Amino acid sequence: MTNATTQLSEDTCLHAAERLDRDALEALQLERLQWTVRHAYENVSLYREKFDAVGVHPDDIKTLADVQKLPFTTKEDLRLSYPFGMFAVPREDVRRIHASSGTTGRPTVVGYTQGDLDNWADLIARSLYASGVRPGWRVHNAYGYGLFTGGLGAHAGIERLGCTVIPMSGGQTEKQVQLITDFEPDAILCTPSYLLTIADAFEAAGLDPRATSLKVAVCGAEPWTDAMRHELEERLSIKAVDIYGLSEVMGPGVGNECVETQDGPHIWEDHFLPEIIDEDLQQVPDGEQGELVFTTLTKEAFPVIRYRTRDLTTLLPGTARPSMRRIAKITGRNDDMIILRGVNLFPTQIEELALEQSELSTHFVLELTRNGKMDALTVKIEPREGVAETDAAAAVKALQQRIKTRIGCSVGVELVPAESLERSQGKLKRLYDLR
Ligand code: DLL
Repeated sequence: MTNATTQLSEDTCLHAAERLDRDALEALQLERLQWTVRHAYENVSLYREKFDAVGVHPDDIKTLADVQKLPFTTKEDLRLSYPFGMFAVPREDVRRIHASSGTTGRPTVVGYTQGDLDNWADLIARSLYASGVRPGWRVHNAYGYGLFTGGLGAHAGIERLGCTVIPMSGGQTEKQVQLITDFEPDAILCTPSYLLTIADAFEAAGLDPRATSLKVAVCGAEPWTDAMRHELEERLSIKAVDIYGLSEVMGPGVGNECVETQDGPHIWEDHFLPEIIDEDLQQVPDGEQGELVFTTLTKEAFPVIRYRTRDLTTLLPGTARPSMRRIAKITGRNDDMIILRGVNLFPTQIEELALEQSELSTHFVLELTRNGKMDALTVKIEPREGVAETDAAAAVKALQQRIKTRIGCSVGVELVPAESLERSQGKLKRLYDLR
């Protein structure tokens, strides 16, 4: 199949696919789905075995709904095929490899052909344009370079859009402050938690984070709330826009929010077919919450069929790009859900409530411990700078009460000294399970 690496059109910078009507988009999706399923079946033994086991053949895919006949793919399948067992092209056609860190066990390894890299750059360019970034801008890229898809993935798309990339990578926070001050970038790309770390570092250096040249931040790679968006926009005087993606499906740029609506990432549906499934692994209608599943539609080196992301969200109708559906801001992953004495809760719910308390900072961690047979959760949180101790103590009590009434469970909330918690350098670790 030929790759559709069409350039952004000059008049509006919108890709032709962003202007297709829904019927034309679905026709394109079906054609690409049929190609992908055949490509995976013919070139990846794991897919052939899984399809044969449930008696489904590429010829059975006659409509988009037929995707439901196909078996799911999990991270475990990728681990078992470590390192290259799920690559669908000859090794000499693989131009690049990335890998996810994998907190436990082996990392998962993904590969890209030249065509895949071209599509990826196009999709990042499309994502940045949707974020409000414009050709000619200087873009400070503070996503980590290396095996992580964030840095190099974003890098190629920044260039593709016609911007100047500053390939800073993550970490070295004082240097980030210096380069943002000296190079005067228009946009920054990094995780939302790392942008907070950078804002703190500006203040620590006696500089006003609102006075930088930055206009837009394109933030993703971890769950974050609208409360956090508001915090970042206020503190840095910018627009903060949500970029979504995962290495198994491509990397950053699977979907992106539009700056004019800021209402959740549009999925770039000409390249990825999304579904939401319930706990019984059945597809649910748009608007219902569940686990997000993706089938890639154009990937050559590493096609994925019904990949279970573990991310929990809802599919919503398109707005700023009417034919492409959106996902609601991701509340969390079903593997970072805390079940506390029967109540399900996500770190993002605590984030939302903590940020309502102006005496408390955005820096907090969650510690899970076990008291005999009972699990206990403690929120350790720093006060905001300059807040009197008595006010901070009252805010802690108020937060505890709020968590009880709004989430429905009793947790401990403990004030810890300012600057005592570890700062994010990329993806933030919020939850410490000490059980
Ligand atoms: O984090 C790719 C990426 C890089 C996305 C830079 C955006 C920006 P992984 O390391 O494979 O890839 O982690 C993917 O991170 O399944 C989600 O749980 C989470 N995630 C990514 N973007 C968002 C987001 C990259 N915008 C996993 N909101 C995903 C919430 C996100 N969670």
